[in-house]
Amino acid sequence: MRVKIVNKADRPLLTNSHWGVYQPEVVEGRLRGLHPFSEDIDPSPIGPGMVDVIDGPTRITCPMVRQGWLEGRRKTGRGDEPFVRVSWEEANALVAQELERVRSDFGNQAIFAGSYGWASAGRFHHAQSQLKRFLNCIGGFTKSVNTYSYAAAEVVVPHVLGSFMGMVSNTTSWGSIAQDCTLFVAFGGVALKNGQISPGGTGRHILQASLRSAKAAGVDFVNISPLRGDLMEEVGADWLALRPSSDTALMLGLAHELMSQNLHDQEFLSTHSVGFDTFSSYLNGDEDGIPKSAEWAAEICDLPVQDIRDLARRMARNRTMIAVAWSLTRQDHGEQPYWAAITLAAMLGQIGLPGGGIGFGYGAENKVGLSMRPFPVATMPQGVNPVSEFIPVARIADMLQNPEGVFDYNGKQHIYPDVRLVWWAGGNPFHHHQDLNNLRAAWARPETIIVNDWCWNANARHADIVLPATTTLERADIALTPNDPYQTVMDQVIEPVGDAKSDHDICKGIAAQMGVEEAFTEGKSPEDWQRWLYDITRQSAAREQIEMPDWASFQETGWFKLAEPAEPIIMMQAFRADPVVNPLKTPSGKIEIFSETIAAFGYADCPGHPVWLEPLEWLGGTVDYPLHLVSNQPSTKLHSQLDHGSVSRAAKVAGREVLSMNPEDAADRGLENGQLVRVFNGRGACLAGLTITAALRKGVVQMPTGAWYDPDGGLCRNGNPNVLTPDKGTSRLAQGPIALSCLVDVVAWQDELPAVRAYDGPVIC
Ligand SMILES: Nc1nc2c(c(=O)[nH]1)N[C@H]1C(S)=C(S)[C@@H](COP(=O)(O)OP(=O)(O)OC[C@H]3O[C@@H](n4cnc5c(=O)[nH]c(N)nc54)[C@H](O)[C@@H]3O)O[C@H]1N2
Ligand SMILES: Nc1nc2c(c(=O)[nH]1)N[C@H]1C(S)=C(S)[C@@H](COP(=O)(O)OP(=O)(O)OC[C@H]3O[C@@H](n4cnc5c(=O)[nH]c(N)nc54)[C@H](O)[C@@H]3O)O[C@H]1N2
Ligand SMILES: [Mo]
Repeated sequence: MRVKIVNKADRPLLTNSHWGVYQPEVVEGRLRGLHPFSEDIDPSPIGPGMVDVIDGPTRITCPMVRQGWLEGRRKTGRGDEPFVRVSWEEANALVAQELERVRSDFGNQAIFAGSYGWASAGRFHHAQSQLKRFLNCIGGFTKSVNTYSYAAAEVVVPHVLGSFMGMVSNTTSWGSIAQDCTLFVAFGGVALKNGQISPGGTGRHILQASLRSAKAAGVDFVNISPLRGDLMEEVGADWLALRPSSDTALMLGLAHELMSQNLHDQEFLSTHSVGFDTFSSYLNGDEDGIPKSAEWAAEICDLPVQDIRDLARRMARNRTMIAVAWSLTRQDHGEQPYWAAITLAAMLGQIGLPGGGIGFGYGAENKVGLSMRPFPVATMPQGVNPVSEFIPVARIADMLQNPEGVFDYNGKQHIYPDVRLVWWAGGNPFHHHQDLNNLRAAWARPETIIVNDWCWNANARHADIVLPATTTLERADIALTPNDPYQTVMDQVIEPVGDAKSDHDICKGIAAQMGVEEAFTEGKSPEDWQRWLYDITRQSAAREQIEMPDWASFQETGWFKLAEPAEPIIMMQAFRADPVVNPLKTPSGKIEIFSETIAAFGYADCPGHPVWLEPLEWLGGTVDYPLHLVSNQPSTKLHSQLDHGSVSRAAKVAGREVLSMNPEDAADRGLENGQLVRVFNGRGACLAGLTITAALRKGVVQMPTGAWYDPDGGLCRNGNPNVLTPDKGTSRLAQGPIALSCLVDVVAWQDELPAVRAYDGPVIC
């Protein structure tokens, strides 16, 4: 059924996205522009990338089934074969039949719907919530836990500080930094490009203004990163271009220097932490005979020893904020830099003081460091999943390749289920996973793969049944964001393109086929649900003295701004003030520099206190490939979203993703600016357009993620760096992804230029 679009005559149309709020311009039923929101002081250029692709040739306009799958060739041909159009009735019947077959023959754990990914903003139309709610109505599914963003921290930090997400949402706010911090030491920088993004939406991008105010207030910045651009030039940061994946060694060297100069805060350590003695014995090298001194660290990080000594003393002299980027967790042994950074901050004794202590991910997203405390925003209820099987999210290929195999996770052993059916909605594993050529091989294992998406990216192209989803602009929703003061409606501004349906309606259709429609919808329409979510949120906000308008006024004005508190947020302030009355949720109630719990797990790759462990691939080891690849977040898009749009494509070089390289490395290889190159290692290769710049350390190359995977054998023609990255867990503790510990080499591309096929869509017959 088509929804009639109500013209919001009295106010401009509004939409919200992970990259911010925009005012859509619609002419004769077509989207013509997305204009900056009047309240946004630094709108992101990412949004307008949507305009040309919303109804362009990459759009999926009707349900499709892979031809070979229909003909019974289930496990061969994925990603290569043509698709056949089917009606919604046929698609619903096929999906229902497959679900029925798999659950009755193998059990619900044979359905994997971990379905990780960012999907879109909007409280109700959250693709994964809709999918999981539906599958819970038919007996559940195997899920995934943790994220690709910071899995290592999600698992280790709760052992050390009692909570990780609670810390991130209560990060010491930028206001407190400007007021009281004097030295901001940023491991992994504070990249402006990342501040464009905030999950669920944002009304005002404040990162740039916050950095400027801090600078104007006299804060000094240190950028510890292989990339100079990780801190904006204006703040005049000192740049310590360490060897990638060596941050833990640097932190240990700093800790050793503090200790040997007696600059550590013994009083704070005794009242607020446990285990410093064991750690200091490790620093001294009591057992292994290796003091983790500044000299030792200088060697590993390839930094001047004096810089490390000076930094330690500066940190002790100043009101110091230690900021650690989330990227540090996406490395081999990614638990260690977080644990070591917390330990270093505890030694400085400034945790819980205004402008000092530690912060996780300033600059990862606009929401980190905002002045609002989070309030409980309602989420779509997913029901109860009777299946207990799960995987740590980045173990997907492992799971598919080792059914019934054993894996470790956070102190326990578990068994991989034997998965027969995979269903993805709102994520793109062919973007986010590592070693994509291996993922492609793993993808040949299940009998059926279902994907809901709106565009023909690699994930849709590697599916058997493709269900076309609407974009946010084709359905009404609300964006409620816990830290952001701006709350907005998300208007439906155009009719659904082709036969696309919202994920809710997709699931509803299949639920009807399987006799669980009533359980799935509870008789509520999408608007009823949105009102319900809004009202619950409004009630819980009221309990925290936060006033929200009623539904009708919200719809009428389209947005409102919550009052921001006068007092800045200071992370762990109450704990600092009284650790007995306000203990952490750790076994000791204190910061666990040594964790008996983790030590008892007996993991050599994550022992009981922070340690330096050599990463799988880095420039300090026995090197197979001479360049370290940093595949970080892209500036022109969110992951793979809108890679096909005009904004992302305008930034490509030689029609491919950009690879940045230091001039000396380029000269060594006889490479020139703008040239097409082949980036390769033992796992695969991709093409890239070369940019030569001194803004990154020699020996390091950088390629943003997000180019749509375009395989030609082991080569990605379009420049997706995940054909190169290793697929291994951070450790037996967290099993997080380690995309940023990766070595490669680069040569000129000499052969005939292969055309990019990523944006062509499959053959449809
Ligand atoms: N090498 C390397 N790899 C990385 C990283 C890295 O730093 N380096 N970073 C990792 C990180 S931190 C993350 S979070 C992941 C991100 O990985 P993902 O979150 O999987 O990436 P996205 O491209 O955002 O995928 C979202 C998908 O949802 C689709 N979509 C959008 N709206 C809707 C909707 O309403 N309905 C449906 N059905 N689909 C929708 C989009 O078209 C897109 O295909 O990548 C990880 N991968
Ligand atoms: N524009 C845009 N913004 C985004 C996203 C996006 O796709 N596009 N994705 C969002 C998501 S899902 C997430 S999780 C966050 C991630 O936020 P981050 O993890 O902070 O983002 P990255 O850009 O991957 O990494 C930050 C910087 O870490 C540096 N780095 C890499 N390796 C090392 C190392 O070994 N040591 C040190 N010291 N530095 C290193 C890199 O130079 C990189 O620029 O970003 C969010 N913001
Ligand atoms: Mo992420």
